[in-house]
Formats: sequence, structure tokens, C-alpha cells
Amino acid sequence: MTETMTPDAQAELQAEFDALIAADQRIEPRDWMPDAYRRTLIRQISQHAHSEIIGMQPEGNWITRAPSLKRKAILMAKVQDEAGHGLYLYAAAQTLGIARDVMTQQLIDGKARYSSIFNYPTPTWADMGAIGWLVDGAAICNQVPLCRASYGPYGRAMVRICKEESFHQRQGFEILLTLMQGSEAQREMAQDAVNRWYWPSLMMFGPPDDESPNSAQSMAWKIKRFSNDDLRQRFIGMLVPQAEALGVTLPDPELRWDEENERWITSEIDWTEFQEVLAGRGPMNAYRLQHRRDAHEDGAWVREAAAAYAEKRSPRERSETKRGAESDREAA
Ligand code: FAQ
Repeated sequence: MTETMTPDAQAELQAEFDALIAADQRIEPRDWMPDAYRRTLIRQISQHAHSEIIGMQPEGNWITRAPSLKRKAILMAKVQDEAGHGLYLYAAAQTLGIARDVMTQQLIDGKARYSSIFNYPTPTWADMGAIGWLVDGAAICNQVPLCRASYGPYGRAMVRICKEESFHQRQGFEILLTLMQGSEAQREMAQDAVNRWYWPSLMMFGPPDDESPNSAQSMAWKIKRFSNDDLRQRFIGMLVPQAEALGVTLPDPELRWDEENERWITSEIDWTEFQEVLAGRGPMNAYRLQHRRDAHEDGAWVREAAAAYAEKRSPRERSETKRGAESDREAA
């Protein structure tokens, strides 16, 4: 549409868009937006959605082996929440004009990114605690500011997601606390899981600011509100007192607070490892993707049945459903 407009009309729309962003107002699906803004949102929101869906796997791995019925019920609910988060996010991306099956295909074909963190294995029960505490903790740090993202459907989806993520983080903390109050072997298992998840959780925030090609523009558009490094710093600040309360050691001998510059000093993050994982060569990349492909193929009959059912319904029934949905929207 933008291509067929006169330069004056386009400049006017751009000015309206810029004014909305400057006034901290929300951009909604029917508003005009620059193509690059739309593409950036589709990229970030679809990557985020894929992360939630692939993120079900490391924990799904422990549902049948959780140590009690209560732990099993909690873990099942958590994994189900992640599926829900994926759905909210795919729905938000769809408002930008990309179809859900296109996004799914990009994931299945290995052409889409998802968070690096989900390419690590979960060999022990303590990994469920470390994922909740560290991975959900990092997710909250990163995602609370996204509740104020300039694109309305994304920001609103994030509000619901963040509420659930804080439960997730607390359940992870509680798993680790229980282990830390248990036997020597349980304490060792908890510390070992923290050792393995700590550095990958710091990498979740993305590359350092001077190597982050998207940050400056995304911050100017108020999609991102803080830089990758600032959020990483905030996360470390959140972890330090919590690690003390748990009795675990964060596996970084250099970690200290620099009073003068008001920043955490850390050892160098292994960005080569991060790049390897992004390039598809992390410990679990191939497995995660194959598992998703298999699940997609196994679910083909459900999609076919749903399509056949929709086809069989009479036009009257279909229009009633449509009218119902419209009046629901009006009521909302
Ligand atoms: N993994 O220029 P930047 C969760 C890519 S959900 C993989 O800094 P940007 C819940 C980046 O896409 C976790 N790729 O990019 C849960 C870009 O690639 P591209 C997911 C990464 O977008 C818990 C390139 O590097 N959360 O955990 C990563 O400005 C437990 C350059 O980077 C979100 O997606 C990475 N870690 O900032 C579920 C939050 N980092 O496309 C289950 C929303 C960077 O240019 C169990 N997303 N890349 O080729 C964001 O906030 C941002 O997109 C960042 C990256 C901060 C992730």
C-alpha cells in the first residue's frame, strides 16, 4: 500500500506514526506503520512464540519422572502455560499479517530462530528448579519491560505472560530450596544444575550492546525499552541475593559489584558458545528441532480432522459462529 502512495501522503502517515511513538501511545493493527517496524515485530514476536513452544521440551522431559504427584501436576501446568504463551504470541504476530502456518513452517524448516537457552539438556530433576529460577527469572527481567512495547497486541500479550512467568520462577526457586535443604547429594545436584544453567541464562538477553544490530532501532521504536546489557545487569542484581538465600554459589569467581560505576563486574561471557548455539550446533539443537517436526507430523490428523469438520458445517452454522464472534468482540 505504501508503495502506491504519494510522497506527501506517506510523509503524513510517517509523521502520525512518529507522533504516536513519541507520545508513548500504542500502535494498533489497523494503524499505518513503517514496513521495517512491522518486519521487526514479526521477527521478534514469532521468535518469541517459537521459544515458548520449543521451551516446552526440556521440562516436558521430566513430567513422567517428577518426584511426586504434586510436582508432576505443577510441572504439567507449567508446560501447558508455555503452550498458552506460544498461542498468545502467534496470535499477536498474526495481527501483523503473517499466517500461523507460515510461522510454524519456518520453525519446522529450521529457518526461524528460537531462544538459545532451550538447546541445553535436562539430565537431572534439579534442572527443573534451575530452569524455573534462572530461565524464567531471565524471561521475566526481559519481558516485564515488553509489557510497555509500543505495539498494542504484543504489550497486552506480555502482561498475561509475565503474570504466569512469576509463578514459574517461584516454583523453580522452591524446587531448588527444597533440594538445598535436603541431603548432601541433593545439594550437589542443585549446585550442579545452577552451574550448568547460569551462563546460558545470561546469554538469553542477546549479544553485547555493541554487537546487537537490532537494539538501537527497536529502542527508538519503543519495542525494546532497555538494552541487552542493561537487562543482563539487572538480572544479575536480582540473582545475587536470591542465590544467597538458596545457599547456592553463582559459578563466576570474578563476580562483584563495582561501587564506582554501579555495575556488576563478571567474567567474560563465552560468546563463541552463544554463536555456536545460534548456528544450530548447540548440544540439543538437532534433537529439539526433530522432536518438533515429529510432533507436527504426528498432529497432522488433528489438523486434517479440524479442517474437514469446518468444511462439513453448514453455511448457516458457520455464519452463526461468525456473528457470535463479532458480538463477543463488540461486548469486549
Ligand atoms: N537466542 O540485535 P539483537 C522464555 C538473535 S521465552 C537466539 O540483540 P534483538 C519463557 C536475535 O534474534 C525466551 N537468538 O536482537 C520460557 C537476532 O537475530 P536475527 C525468549 C538470539 O531482537 C521459560 C540476533 O541474535 N524470549 O524463556 C538470542 O534486538 C521457560 C542479534 O541480536 C524472547 O524471545 C538468543 N538468546 O534482541 C519458556 C523475548 N539473542 O533475527 C519455557 C523477546 C539474540 O537478527 C520455559 N525477544 N538473538 O537474525 C527479545 O527481547 C529480543 O528479541 C532479544 C534479542 C533480547 C532476545
